[in-house]
Amino acid sequence: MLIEKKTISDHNDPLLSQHTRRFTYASETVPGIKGIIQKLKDFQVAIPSWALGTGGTRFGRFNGGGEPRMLEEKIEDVGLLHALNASSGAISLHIPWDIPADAKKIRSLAAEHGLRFDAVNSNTFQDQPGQKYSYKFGSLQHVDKAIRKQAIEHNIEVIRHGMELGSDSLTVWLADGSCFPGQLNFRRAFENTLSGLQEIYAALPDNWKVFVEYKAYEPNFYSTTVGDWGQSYLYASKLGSKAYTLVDLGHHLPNANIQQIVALLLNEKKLGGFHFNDSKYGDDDLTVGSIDPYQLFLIFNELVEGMDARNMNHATGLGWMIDASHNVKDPLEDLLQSVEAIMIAYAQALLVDTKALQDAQEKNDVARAQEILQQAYRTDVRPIVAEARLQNGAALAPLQLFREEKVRAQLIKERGEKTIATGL
Ligand code: AFD
Ligand code: MN
Ligand code: MN
Repeated sequence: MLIEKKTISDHNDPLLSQHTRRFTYASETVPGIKGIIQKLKDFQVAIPSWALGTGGTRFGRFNGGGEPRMLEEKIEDVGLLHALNASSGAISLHIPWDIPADAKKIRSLAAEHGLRFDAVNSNTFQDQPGQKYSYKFGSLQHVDKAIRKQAIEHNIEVIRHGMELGSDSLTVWLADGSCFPGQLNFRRAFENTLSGLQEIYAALPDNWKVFVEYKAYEPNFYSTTVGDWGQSYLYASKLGSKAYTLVDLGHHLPNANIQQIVALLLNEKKLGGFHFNDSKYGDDDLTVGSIDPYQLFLIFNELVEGMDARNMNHATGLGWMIDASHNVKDPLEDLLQSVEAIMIAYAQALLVDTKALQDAQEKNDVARAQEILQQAYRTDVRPIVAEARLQNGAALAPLQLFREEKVRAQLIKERGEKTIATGL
């Protein structure tokens, strides 16, 4: 283990005494703090295997050293994150990048680190070596039935890999679409995609879910066949009760009101889960909460209100996953920051006085409604998030400890400089 369990739980002063002072203040001022801490302790975010290395952009990749070279090392890296923050208890794999040589071994390695397998992700946006047909003009939408069939079979193979690992959900993100007017018949593309998704849906085990992920643009720049929440909702509704929409925060047109989308999908019982990241312009895949933390809080406010209205378990009712890509930060540091940002936004949302907010809304007292929301958002919940980590046996300050223990230098020593994580 790169950092001994003892080191993680050996909280030295002055950090601990500072935390104790801050948490004592929070305990005296935050109502229902015990319940909030329990919810934070239960809340787990799945780490995407592809975010453990430098993803780069289409203009190049500047990978750092010590990045995971195979699936075992990816699991070890997520295990380290989870040991540090006790909130990264799952890994989401991407097939074929992460096909295990021995599923049983991989499953027990993950269990050693306290990790489960979250959704498995299919890949029909790239041509793999030796692949018979190309996805250049799409996959499930394709005009050629043989290519559609190949994409369907790939997704069914992904489900099989997921079953061997104990996963219970498939995320389908289709890069399908068109780059120019006239290239695609939108109706036929929709119908082809729907029938392909229906065949994949039919192959789902009873206890599985399929998440239909939408994205406004990229890699297609004129139309995307699953391009917005409405289209994803349409597919998911036509497929059946095991199909849901998946909201990736970076997949909206600028200024979209994501919190409203989330509220409506949750209300329709068709919100499957999230890919958390942040963005300034497009699908920038930046660190969660690094650009617009208030939007993240407002999204969590809708989630908490909507899940409570339906008595859903916050931790297990939806799929919670990060989907980010790094180019200038250490991937593990970025992921520690992302998980912290999610826990902070969730804790702030748990502080919202929903009764008072509803009362202000019913009285059209707009200023008071804003005060109630911002009162929660402006509360420094970091001591509460840190206390939940302590009670889970994790680090008081994960990022600081990661640096103090020179983890990246250890990984470089072990794995070499300029390693490239598979599949990115
Ligand atoms: C890319 C896509 C999408 C997908 C992810 C993993 O934009 O977010 O979920 O790759 O396949 O980020
Ligand atoms: Mn995504
Ligand atoms: Mn994306």
